[in-house]
Amino acid sequence: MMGFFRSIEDDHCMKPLNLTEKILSEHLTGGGELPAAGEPITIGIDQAFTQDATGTMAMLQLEAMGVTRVKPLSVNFVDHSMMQSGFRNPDDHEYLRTISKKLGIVFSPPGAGICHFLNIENFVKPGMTGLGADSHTVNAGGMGAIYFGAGGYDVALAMATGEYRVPMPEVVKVHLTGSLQPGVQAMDVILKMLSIVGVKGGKGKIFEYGGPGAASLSLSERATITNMGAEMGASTSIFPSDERTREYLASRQREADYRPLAADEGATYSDTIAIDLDQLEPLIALYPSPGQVERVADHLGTKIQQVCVGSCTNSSYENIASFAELLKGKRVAVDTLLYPGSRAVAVMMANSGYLSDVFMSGVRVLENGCGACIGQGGSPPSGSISLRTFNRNFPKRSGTPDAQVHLVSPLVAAASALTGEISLPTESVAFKPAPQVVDTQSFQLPPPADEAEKVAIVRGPNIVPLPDFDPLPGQLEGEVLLKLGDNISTDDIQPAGIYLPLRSNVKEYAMQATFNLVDPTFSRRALKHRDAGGHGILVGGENYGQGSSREHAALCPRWLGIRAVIVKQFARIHVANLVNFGIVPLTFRYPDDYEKITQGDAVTLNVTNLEGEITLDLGGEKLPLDPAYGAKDMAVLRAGGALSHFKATYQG
Ligand code: MIC
Ligand code: SF4
Repeated sequence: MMGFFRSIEDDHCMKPLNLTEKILSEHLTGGGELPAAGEPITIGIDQAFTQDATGTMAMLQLEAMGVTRVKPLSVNFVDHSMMQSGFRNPDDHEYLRTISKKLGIVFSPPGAGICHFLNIENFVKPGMTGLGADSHTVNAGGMGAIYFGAGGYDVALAMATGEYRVPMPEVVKVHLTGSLQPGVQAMDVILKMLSIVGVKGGKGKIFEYGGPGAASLSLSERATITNMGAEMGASTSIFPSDERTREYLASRQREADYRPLAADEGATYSDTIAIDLDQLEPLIALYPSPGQVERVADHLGTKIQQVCVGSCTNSSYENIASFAELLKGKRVAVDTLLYPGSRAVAVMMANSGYLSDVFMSGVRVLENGCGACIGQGGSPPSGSISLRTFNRNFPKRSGTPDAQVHLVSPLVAAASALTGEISLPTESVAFKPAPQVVDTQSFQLPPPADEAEKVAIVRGPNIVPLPDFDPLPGQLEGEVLLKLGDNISTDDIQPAGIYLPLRSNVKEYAMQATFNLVDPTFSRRALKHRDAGGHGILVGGENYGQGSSREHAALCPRWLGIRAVIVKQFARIHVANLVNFGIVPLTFRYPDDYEKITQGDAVTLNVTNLEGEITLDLGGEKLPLDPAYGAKDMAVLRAGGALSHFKATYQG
């Protein structure tokens, strides 16, 4: 793609722009041209946010940077670690509440709802840019905004500086025609996309939805679609801002936030995917990957033991009302759990009468939060099948090692909950509309700077400052501590679920959880190797680090002495997190060299010259590697990580 001048409305005559180019050029720091895809760009960030499971570490880093007031609109949401069985979760929340007050950050307390959902309802405006410490931050693309997921350090940096550096994505058009037919929902659109693109095919891309079919989708339907762009490994996804956006904002008393935005006629894209919504049918992503998409019709009759409805993907009023409408007056046949996306959605359920309907159908209505999606309760029985409207079905994420999770739309979930087997809805569902409920009073706004100075930050005993990490030695010598396969997710590297209370304590989290579901001996082996002076090396296949943005999947391995990860291909957010914690990310130049390595091999890597040729010395045989880091990352790697580099270089 050729560069072009930074330009908005008045420059349109020069070159028709797609929507991504319009918003990114508007936000490019220092102006100039947008570069070719893959080249780094620095953009101004209008909003930055965290959630509690990533937020405490991001805040600890912000404190270590010496930041006293954040620059962009910033929010700390609490939605993940909600079990509060013991002091750790509530202490995390108290730390987040008080540090938010101190640094000028809006605080969203437990019970208000899921971060992405609340974000769309209350904060995101068309044309904004944002960065969130959660991979599903891309949900905001449904509002015609460009939002990226990132690790906690990058979000802390964006809060400190108001900027973010990211590779310029390739822009792919998704041309939608037709409209969703009865029984088919937005979830089926994104599952269709996953069946076309796969779980790694979105890397380095922004999916820009458009065409006449886009206009037929409501804002929450659009958000369901952009949300699960994370499962394709995409940088982000975006819809135009149009009449449907205006309607939604007006219903939430935010019409003043509306701004129409669309690609110019004749805008160019690197590729186009066409989907005819008229032709879509209900789809299912089968365990163990969101990318294993098949027709629901081919799995009818499979017995299930649990149904869960909710998550940031499918917990809008429309989602839950369609589920409730199908259930009304009938009784569920299996354990069925429901998590509304926000307090406003829960109140709309109550106002419309659907709350009573789902209770009377035997559904367990749980808290407005992530819940079972991140293994915070709601685990299915051993050996069972759980049908969920969530976005991830990675092995063991549900908390039950041998349970299988399949992903479906709310309507398929409802039909299946009634029969106890995978089923299709047999009737067409029209749910009752309910007036939007505005719940901004749930948010705690920060005091002005002079008052904030007096706020005392409350730190429970589990909130432990980040360890200091050494600079990178010239020669890495050590053992391949683990050889892994393809599609290793951050849930494999650093499980969440019952370990979420350890998020603020790196040592405990590393010792108890790192790779423990893959190899329970890993932490102890790695620690021993580290303490004997070894540099731990990990080897993996394709799409290494897929899934969440959790930086702990780099931070904890680093604490355990891992200094380099060598794989066939990395997922975007994880590779940035590795660099931030001083772990050298490398890829095999010849993917077949992967086969030559065995776990336990002694290896040497000369990393004195990160710009130059790096080879893996495997008992005398030299395997050529390629850097997965960019030019600007080298100084960070040499410093031992981003925080040390920031402290040494940032002028404030
Ligand atoms: C997830 O869905 O995996 C999470 C939990 O929301 C993560 C963030 C985290 O691990 O804290 C994500 O998607 O980034
Ligand atoms: Fe929460 Fe699940 Fe969404 Fe992650 S994917 S933010 S755990 S609801």
